[in-house]
Amino acid sequence: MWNIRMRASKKGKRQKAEDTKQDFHNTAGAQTDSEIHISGAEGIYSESEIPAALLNYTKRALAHTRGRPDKIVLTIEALGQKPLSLRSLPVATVKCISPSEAKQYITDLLQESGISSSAAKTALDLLKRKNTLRGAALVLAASGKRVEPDALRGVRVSRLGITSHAASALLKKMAGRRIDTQRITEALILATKVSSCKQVAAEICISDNPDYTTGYFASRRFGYVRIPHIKRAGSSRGGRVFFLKDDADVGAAVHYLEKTPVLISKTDKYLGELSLYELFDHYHK
Ligand code: WAQ
Ligand code: MG
Repeated sequence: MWNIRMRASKKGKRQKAEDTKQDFHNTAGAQTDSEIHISGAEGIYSESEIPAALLNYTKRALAHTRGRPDKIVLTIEALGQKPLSLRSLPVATVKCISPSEAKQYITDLLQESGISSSAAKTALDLLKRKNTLRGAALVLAASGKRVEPDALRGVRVSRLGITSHAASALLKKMAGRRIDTQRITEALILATKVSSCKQVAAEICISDNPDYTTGYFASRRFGYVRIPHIKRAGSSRGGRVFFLKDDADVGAAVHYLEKTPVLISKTDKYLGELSLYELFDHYHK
């Protein structure tokens, strides 16, 4: 099996000026500060699926609403090991009408998941900050300490994908609802991989896209819980926080999240819209 990754970017003003000054110093590949990220995506494929996947990623990179890229990097990498095969988390949407209600729900979900209030505060403060990380912050569930090795970049979850069979099963479950199924599918794949890491207790995610105001909470116990109106429209603040157990081996967790290949091959229920209390009830809380 193969991991295909796509990253599209365009030069910022500063980078353009430097290129004309000293072309010979410009090595391809490394993302500089002045390179503006446009889109990225990845998946896991069998060899026969590679050409179609490349075509899809290329089209997607060229059609992104964030702008036109001047560089598209496609990486096709053989997986060194057979991917772990997982069932995606069950999905629910909680009825939520405002960011302040969302904050209350997140607080309740974190508390029910054994996350201390100081760890919850660290996470909520982080998600409100102006400078979003490219990856996720790691916060210890009891002490609230941040432990990601690179606090500016965060941890980037990678080597993950879904079989075409499971992807169409998910689409069927979500059909007929006015929701962004591609975005949800990709977030669900990531959340499923993250929750499968034994050292992770829970995750919170808020999109950095100013128009996308639905975020989620995820854990093995409560599944993937979509939270509408988690932020106000127009804000480009967002991010991800993974809560780790305090005795976690951070290096091993990071290695799993970044490097261990995981393929979603089965799907779970879509519970539809419900109140947080109905959700707790459903999971016998
Ligand atoms: N690994 C770790 N963190 C990441 C990754 C990754 N591969 N990709 C993005 N992030 C972090 C980074 O800090 C981003 O700023 C933040 O997550 C948000 O990323 O069911 O669109 O791609 O309707 O903006 C949730 C869908 C959508 C909710 C999430 O995230 C739903 C989304 P975005
Ligand atoms: Mg985004």
